[in-house]
Amino acid sequence: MTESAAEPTLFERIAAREIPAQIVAETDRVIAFHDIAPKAPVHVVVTPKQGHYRDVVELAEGDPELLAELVAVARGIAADLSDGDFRLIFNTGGGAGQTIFHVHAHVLAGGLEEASLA
Ligand code: DGP
Repeated sequence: MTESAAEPTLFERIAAREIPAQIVAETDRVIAFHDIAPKAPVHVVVTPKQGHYRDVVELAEGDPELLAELVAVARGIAADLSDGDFRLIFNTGGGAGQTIFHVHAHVLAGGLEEASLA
């Protein structure tokens, strides 16, 4: 985990309802909202509401049940908003395109032939 005293990230502020977003799903521990710059017809970000996990490696080591819940929420979004098939992407590290260092999955669905996070 990163330092708990660190400034909250953008996604933690969305989860706290300090910054608006188009929320599409929510559990006690996970929140999902439309990405502001969609790369596919369905492009939703799924992220824990709490916990200071920087990326999916930290989350898998620190709270695998929360990671499993995140995946389950992603599956539900793909079923609700598309045909059930989806791509699940965790950018991990700045060199891989991660810009927000609070673990999150990108759910891409619907017409994926052209979709890329590059
Ligand atoms: P990543 O590059 O993997 O850290 O993903 C960050 C994503 O967050 C990127 O696809 C764009 C999205 N994003 C950035 N700012 C906002 C925002 O204010 N609201 C929403 N909904 N998404 C945002």
